[in-house]
Amino acid sequence: MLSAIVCRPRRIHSVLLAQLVLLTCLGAVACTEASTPGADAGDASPGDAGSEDADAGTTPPPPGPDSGPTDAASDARPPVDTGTEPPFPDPNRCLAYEPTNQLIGDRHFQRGFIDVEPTTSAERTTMVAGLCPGAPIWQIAFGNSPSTLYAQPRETLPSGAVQWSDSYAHLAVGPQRSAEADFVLGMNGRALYGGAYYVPRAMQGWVFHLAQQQISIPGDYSSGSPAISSLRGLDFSVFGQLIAASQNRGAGYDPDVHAAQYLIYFTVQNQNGSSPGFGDYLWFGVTLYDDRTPVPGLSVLQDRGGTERLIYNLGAAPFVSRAFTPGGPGMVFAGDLLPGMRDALRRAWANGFLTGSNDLSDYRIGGMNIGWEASGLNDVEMRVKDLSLVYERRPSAPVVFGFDTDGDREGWTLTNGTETAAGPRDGSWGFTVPGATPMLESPELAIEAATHPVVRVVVANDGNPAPSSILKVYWDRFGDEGLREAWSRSATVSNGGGFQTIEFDMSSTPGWVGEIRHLRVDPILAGDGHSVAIDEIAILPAP
Ligand SMILES: [Ca+2]
Repeated sequence: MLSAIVCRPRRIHSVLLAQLVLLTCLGAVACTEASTPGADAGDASPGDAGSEDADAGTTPPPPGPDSGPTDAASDARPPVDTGTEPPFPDPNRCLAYEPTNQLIGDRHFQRGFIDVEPTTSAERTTMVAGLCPGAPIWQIAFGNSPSTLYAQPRETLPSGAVQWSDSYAHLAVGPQRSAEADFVLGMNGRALYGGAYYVPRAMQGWVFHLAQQQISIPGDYSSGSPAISSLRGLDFSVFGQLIAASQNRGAGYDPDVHAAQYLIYFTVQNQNGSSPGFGDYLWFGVTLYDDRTPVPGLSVLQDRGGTERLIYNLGAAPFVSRAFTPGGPGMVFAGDLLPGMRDALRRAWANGFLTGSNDLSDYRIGGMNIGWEASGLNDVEMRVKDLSLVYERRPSAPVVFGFDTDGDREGWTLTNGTETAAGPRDGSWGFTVPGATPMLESPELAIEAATHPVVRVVVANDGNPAPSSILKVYWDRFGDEGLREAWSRSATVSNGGGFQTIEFDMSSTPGWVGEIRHLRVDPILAGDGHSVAIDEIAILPAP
C-alpha cells in the first residue's frame, strides 16, 4: 500500500539543532521506495517493521478506482465548498496561535512560506502571502523537483487569493470563503517527470512538495506540545478537497512504484535533553489521498530509505469511508490522534525502535508536514483548509479508590487474602491474611506520573507479626509493562489495629515517570491469619 512511496526523511546536519532532527526532514528528504521488493534499486529488502504490517511489501496495492490508461477526471474547478465554513469570519484567522491548545501555527496558511533548499534545509526565499500580517511560519520544500515556484512572481486573484505557478506546480492560499481557502497545492506529474515514468535509483528520490513546521522542536514559532504522557486527547481536523486528479497511467506504470499521495506527517520525538534517546523519533501519518487505494488503512513499516525510523500511517480509514471524487465535494478528516500515537510508540518499543527511552513523558510532537509526494505521472491538486491539532491535557484530579460502596472492589483484585465480606463493606475492604504476599492489584490506571507524585494508602493491620508488617507498593508503566522490584516503595505498618495513613512521595523516586499503568499494594509482606483492612488507596497531585 504505502510501502512503495514512503518518503525518506533524513537527518539534518544543523549546527543549532545538532542532536535534533529538524522537522524538515521531510523537506530534506531523499525519497526512495521504503519497502517494496524490486521497487528500489538501492535497497531491495522489504521494509516491513517485523510487526503487524499486513502488506509487508509483498502484495501489490489494489488499483485505484480509475485504473485505465487515463481517467475521466475533469480539470474543471469545483464549486466552492461552504459546508464547513464558519458562519461568520473567523476572528482568530490571523493569530499565529489561537488562544486554545492549538499546536499548528498559522493553520490557515495566511502568511505564506519560507522556501527551504530541500537537501540542506537552508532558507532560500520567502513566499509572502500577506493575507495576514507577520512573517511566514510554514516552510516549504520542493524536493527532487524542477519546479521553481519559490522564484515565481506572486499573483493576486479576484477572490483575494494569492498564487504562485509554473509549468510544474501550482500553489495558492486564499482568504476565508474564497475558492482557494486555505491552501491549494497542485502538481503536474507529466511535466515534472518529462512524461517518462520515474525509475527508482539509489540516491534519486521522487518528487515531494511539502509544507512543514516545527511544533515542539526548538524554534522561533513553536507553541510546543506537552509530553504525550500529559495528553488526554489530540483532536485533529482538516478539510480536504481533491480539486483535480488525473492518473495518466500508461506504458511503464507500475503500481508498486508509481503513485501520488497527499500526506500529513507528524514526528513523535524524544525531546528530553538528558535522555539517551534525545532526538530520536517516529513518523506518524495521515493519508488524505493515495491514487492507488480508495480508502487507505493502517500501515506500519520501517523506513528503509534512510532514517530507519518507524513509519506509522493511519491512512484515511479512521476518518472517512469513501474516496475523494476528483472535482467533487470535499471531506473532513477529524478524530483523536492520541490513541494512534500511543499505539505507534508501543509498537516502536516492541519492535526495537526508540530504544533510548520508553518513557512516555520524553516524547512530544516534534513537527509536521503536509503535501504531495508523487512518483507517478499524476496531475493532482488538493485544497485543504481549517487544519487543526488541538491538545487536551489530562486532568490533575486525584485518583481515589475509597472502597466505600459495599461489594464494589472498584476494579481491584485481591490475591492471597480471604475476604471478610464479599468485597468492601462499611467503607473499607477487609480480609484475613493466612500467609505470604497478600496483594491488591489495581485496574489499568493510565495516570501521569509527573502530575501525580503521591501514593497514599489508608490501612489497618490487626495483629499480624510485626517483622512482616511492611506495606509495599509496586507499579509499572505504559510501554514498560510488568511489575519489578526496582519500581517499588515500602514502609512499616503498625500491627496495632486502627487505620493509619501511609504516604509515599514519588516525585524523586526512580521509575515513577511517564504514565503509571498499574499499582500493586501489598498491605503487609505476610500474615498469620489476622486481619487487614484497606480504607483507601489514592494517587494524588503534589500537595
Ligand atoms: Ca473508605
